[in-house]
Amino acid sequence: MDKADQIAFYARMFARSLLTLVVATFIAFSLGGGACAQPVLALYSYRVVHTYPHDRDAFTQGLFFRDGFLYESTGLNGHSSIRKVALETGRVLRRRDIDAQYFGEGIVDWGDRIVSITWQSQRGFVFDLDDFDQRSSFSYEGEGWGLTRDANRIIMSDGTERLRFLNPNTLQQTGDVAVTLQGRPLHNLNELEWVEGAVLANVWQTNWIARIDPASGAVTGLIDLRGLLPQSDFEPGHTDVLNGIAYDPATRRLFVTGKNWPKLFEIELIERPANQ
Ligand SMILES: [Ca+2]
Repeated sequence: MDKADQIAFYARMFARSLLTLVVATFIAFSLGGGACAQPVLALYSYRVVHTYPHDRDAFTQGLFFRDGFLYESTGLNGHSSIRKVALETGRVLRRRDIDAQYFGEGIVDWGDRIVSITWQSQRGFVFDLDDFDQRSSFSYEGEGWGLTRDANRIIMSDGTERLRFLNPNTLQQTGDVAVTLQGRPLHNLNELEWVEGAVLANVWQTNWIARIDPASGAVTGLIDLRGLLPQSDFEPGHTDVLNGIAYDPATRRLFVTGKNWPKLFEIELIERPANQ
């Protein structure tokens, strides 16, 4: 099946939907080669519940919410940092800069620690959650992109279609799963968030978030966040892509932002039937 056939195939599947072309284009853009399969996919739009300030110079690579605060990591060599941030004001309450030789990527909390990874250095770090002092470092193969966790495992993306599972104590890989959308690999999985039994993943260079069944790797939903950041907030040459998902399970609040975005949003997901 060539690319034109793929687009036509998915266009037919969503033929009664206004999302037809959008979803087909997203799928054609994001998927690698492979066999086709039947689609069973929930589609979501969003409603903005609250808008908060966000450091427009924070090239967001990792984001999570814990005990009333946001924790954020930023990337780019010489600009990478780990931050504790006040949600309401966006004020950075604590910051640790990462050595300029490293391009910071995802972070996740585990107990009283923050685990962080870097893009292409194959080097991760463990920091104290309270004072950000470095406790240890570790290594892994390949690239480091996003991190999140469930109750027992740290979950890591590396830019491919795979999610890796790490032992939270040894930080060694214990397994992995290939993420598939309609039976084909979905590449460029970036920032991650564990939300009520599923992994949400930013798909790099898109305004879409994929919801992934961590057991099978199947994408069970797509969240369309196009239009979230108003055009008037885009700074040409500076504002970058959607990236950064945090979830507060106690209040069921979902937060999203982007690289160098001046705003962070609490959003509510709205399921859109495929035939409307
Ligand atoms: Ca996250």
